[in-house]
Amino acid sequence: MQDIHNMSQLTSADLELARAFPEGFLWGAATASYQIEGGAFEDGRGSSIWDDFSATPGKVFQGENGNVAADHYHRLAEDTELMSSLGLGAYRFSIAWPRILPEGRGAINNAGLDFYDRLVDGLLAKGITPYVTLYHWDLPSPLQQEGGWVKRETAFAYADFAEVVAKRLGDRVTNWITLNEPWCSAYLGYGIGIHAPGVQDRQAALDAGHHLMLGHGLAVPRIRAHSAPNSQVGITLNLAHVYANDERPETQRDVALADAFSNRWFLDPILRGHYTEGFFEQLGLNAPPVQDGDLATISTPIDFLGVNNYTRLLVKGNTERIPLADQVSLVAPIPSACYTEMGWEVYPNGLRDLLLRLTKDYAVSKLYVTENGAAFKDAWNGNGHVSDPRRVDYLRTHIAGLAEAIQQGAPLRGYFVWSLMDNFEWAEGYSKRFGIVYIDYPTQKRVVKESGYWYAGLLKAFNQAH
Ligand code: NCW
Repeated sequence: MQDIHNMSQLTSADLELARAFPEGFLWGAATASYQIEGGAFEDGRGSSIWDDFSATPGKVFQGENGNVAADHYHRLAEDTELMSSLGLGAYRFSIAWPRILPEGRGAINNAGLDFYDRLVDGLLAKGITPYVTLYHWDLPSPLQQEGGWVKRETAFAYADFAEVVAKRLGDRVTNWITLNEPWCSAYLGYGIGIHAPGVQDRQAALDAGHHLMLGHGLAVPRIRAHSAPNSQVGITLNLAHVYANDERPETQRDVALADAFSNRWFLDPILRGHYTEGFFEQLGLNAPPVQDGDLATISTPIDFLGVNNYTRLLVKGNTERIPLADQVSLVAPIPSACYTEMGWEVYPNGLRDLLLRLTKDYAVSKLYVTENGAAFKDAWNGNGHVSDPRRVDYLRTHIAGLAEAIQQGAPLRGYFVWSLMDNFEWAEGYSKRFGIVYIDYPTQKRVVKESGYWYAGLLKAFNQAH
């Protein structure tokens, strides 16, 4: 990597921004197993719903899959060195359940555990704190054959899996995230079927969401029991602040509906111990199969909330009819706004407002932004340079929003860029690049983008100021 200091192009405002963060603030980057690892059929790894989904014609852009991805499975040393050269204080990655338990439950594949063992040791040797996500969407296929998250048993299988991992890594890993974006697993996977396993049944989504939360609640004490006493266990939700386009009463009503669906579906049970009043009716669905004690399990106190945020929602009330909670009208496109390649509006104040809302309404004691970033069309000119000024601007403005949120009282402890490197963007295949490091897939060469240099410069300035 070229000299960070020369490449980072920090402005004096950036230096001031770095100084605005409190001592101990954690700066990191995030990835997920299926999106980067490759090595899909190696060392006893079983199959996951994403192997199956991507092998189904028409499901993923150009029929692409994660068989090779960024080949991280074979490039651990190079990639941890890269993280170190960027000056990351933390790295968030996920564990591929089918590498550990190829059948989803039962026999343990030690070679799978060995891989994450090496990763954790490599990070710690470089002074990088591991943040381990136990589920980032790669459910073992045998469990899906039994119904997947729609079935209650999957929650118990997940908690067993979490315990197996904690037993192996818990002597060194002290920061755990049970699930990544269960809203996506439930709604995109079982509701509208644009993600694995590709089921299109909104009631199944509601039921799957309940069992995901149950699995989370069951896993929390079992992770704590097998990791160091100071361990921190949390969950990561995808959240978006909801704004009203106008002041009409139907807009206010639809803002509440959109918030219930996009945010409170998971926030309320986990942090308040109950589903949002009227939520199932607002979806036109039956209640999920809640058993006695489930909500107490689901609301087991956590140590932090992880927030993934990319955009905001701008709602325009529907005058003709009361929409179902997942069919509220959003305003798009806004002529003056910028959109990323995902079609998501760039709205930095949305992250600030979201963090402040969580602080106010949910009294969370500790927050992390576990993902934030942007996909843009990046091009590599072959000589070590990738210019991505829009991503630099995205990061700069969102990080400035974090500083404001902290000043206004949000208990924010860290920030993870999505993503450390370009990767397999689920149904979008390799067409969307989120990395601060460019991957040239034919050669697997890693090229730090301008945004990577900028981020490294910010971290260096932060460290110098503290
Ligand atoms: S797709 C998605 N992502 C991206 C993915 O790469 C990562 O693994 C996820 O954690 C970037 O961050 C998350 N999130 C989905 C957000 C909601 C999409 C809403 C679609 C409505 C139809």
